[in-house]
Amino acid sequence: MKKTKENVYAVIPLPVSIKKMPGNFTFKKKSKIILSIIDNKNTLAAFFLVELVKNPTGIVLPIIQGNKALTNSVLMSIDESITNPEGYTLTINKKTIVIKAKTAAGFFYAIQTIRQLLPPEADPILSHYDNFSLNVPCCEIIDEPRFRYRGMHLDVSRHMFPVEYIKRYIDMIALHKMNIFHWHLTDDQGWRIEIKKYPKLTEIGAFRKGTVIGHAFNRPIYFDGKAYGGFYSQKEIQEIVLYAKSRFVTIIPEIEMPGHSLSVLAAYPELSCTGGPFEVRQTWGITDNVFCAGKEETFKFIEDVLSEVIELFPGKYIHIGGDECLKTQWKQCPFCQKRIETEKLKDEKELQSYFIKRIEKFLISKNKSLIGWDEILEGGLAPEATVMSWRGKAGGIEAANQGHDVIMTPNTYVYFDYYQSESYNEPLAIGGYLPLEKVYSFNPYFIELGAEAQEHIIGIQGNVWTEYMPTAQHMEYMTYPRMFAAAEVAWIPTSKKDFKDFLSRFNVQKLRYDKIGINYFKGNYFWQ
Ligand code: TNX
Repeated sequence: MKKTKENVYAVIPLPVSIKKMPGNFTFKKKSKIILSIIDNKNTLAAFFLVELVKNPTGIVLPIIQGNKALTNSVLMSIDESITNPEGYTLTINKKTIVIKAKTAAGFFYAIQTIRQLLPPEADPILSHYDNFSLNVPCCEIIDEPRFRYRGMHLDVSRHMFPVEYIKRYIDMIALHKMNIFHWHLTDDQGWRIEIKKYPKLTEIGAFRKGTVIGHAFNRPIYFDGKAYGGFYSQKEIQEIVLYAKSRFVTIIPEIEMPGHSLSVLAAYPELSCTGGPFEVRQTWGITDNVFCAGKEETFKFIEDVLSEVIELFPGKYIHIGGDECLKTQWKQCPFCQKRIETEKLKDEKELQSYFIKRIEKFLISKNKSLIGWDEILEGGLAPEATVMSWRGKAGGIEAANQGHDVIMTPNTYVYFDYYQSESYNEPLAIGGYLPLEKVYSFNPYFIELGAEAQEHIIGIQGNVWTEYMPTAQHMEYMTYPRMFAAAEVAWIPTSKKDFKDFLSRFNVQKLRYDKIGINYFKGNYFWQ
């Protein structure tokens, strides 16, 4: 007798509740998608399902308007009684699939769940008209995210990656129901975004003459002497923004200031305290050369740049960095000292606070909100700033207690540039040690906060700083599967977390990553 294969339910992040049932729903030639309300966003979500089915089967699902679940079809119905805007219910039986959600985002996440329930070998990324019989195991799922901000960061200054890889990164973010891509576009080692008004930013600021060999702490220090660089044109950025929209991912661009801006100063040295000359930095770490906070030209330049950035990225947030700004030159600079005097500031820390507050005012005037790393607490927070807590949790706790929104991205849990195993065979990394289990154990709940302040922790984010990741393959090796552990931390309640269960689900999903061609870390975990 032929044995029926048992249904597999290996969804990451784990849904809030899942009732497993026998049998499968099978997509047929006459299957349809029925949308209760046809609008742009709902259709965008439905398109993803069309893609999901089309590539492996050749079946193109038509989208029609309606409210009734027809046999062989998928009904996507707006349900105002669902409280979480990203929540959904998904009922799969042998005849129909019914998705209910408050918004299109809920539809989209239900469809990502369907994607993960489908056999990995039929993943749409590479299967083209393979004539699969596409079965989805029956179940009833009720699901919603714990946090509204579920982010992944990527540094493209230290090393950059082709447009196609950026899209693939966004795809993986979406597959695991994260919704933010924090794009670190500028730093000392390279400016990566075309700004029409300041062409030297990309002519000069986007290229360095060489790159440090080995760890930046090594002495003596050697450089490879090979020119490195590049940038994303505004056209490419528009294409990526559009792609992210189709994956329900919002991009937060980061333009660094007042520190981490040597690539700007190499192109426009007049924006520094000393006048330069400067070169785009060839090694990692920080430098004394930062934007002059005394000169008006600095603010004019930044406002011009941000105006172009704002036009490109439709999301609410703009990240302005604010981290690791050494104050050495500000202490000696007559312009900065004059600014301290006229603005009646106490010291250089307050000068940094003046700088960020002034930029915040500008962003608010453009209807945008500012995010900065936790150093923006120094000298007093800008009134409406959101803080990204990276030096552990302390800055985040302080900011939440002051009534500011906080994104937790502590280097003690979610820095994917840190080592992930103790093996001597690991490729060179910046340092640290953050194995998958440690990432998974992160609980962004803090006893130091009262209930109200706790509400200001709007989410978490994994960071991928790429000093020691020269290629996209290497970047993927450091990022996956730690990204998926972060996704589960961001989505499910702590009481539901179970690392062994997570690994068993990863064991299934890793076949999908193999299919997609993700170069994930296959180290010493017991999934092998
Ligand atoms: C600190 S995190 C930095 C980055 C580095 C990273 C390396 C932060 C706000 N600043 O510039 O790339 O450490 O782990």
